[in-house]
Amino acid sequence: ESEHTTLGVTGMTCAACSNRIEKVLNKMDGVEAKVNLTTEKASVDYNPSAASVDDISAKIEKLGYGVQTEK
Ligand code: 9UX
Repeated sequence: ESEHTTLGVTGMTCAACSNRIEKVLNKMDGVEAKVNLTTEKASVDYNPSAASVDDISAKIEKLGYGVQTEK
């Protein structure tokens, strides 16, 4: 069963930024992500038994971007 979340991502200034984040997230087990540069959002489907929102946020932050979780 997969869960969905939308994360706000700050600090992306060119398409390579969003592509880079997308590639890293999609390498995570159980994660499928689309990152939109213009809207500054990451749309993420994930298997909660394989990855958590915290894990996903940590990956994005490690790349040097800011993350805002959905309330
Ligand atoms: Mo574009 Mo993003 O040159 O870190 S890849 S700004």
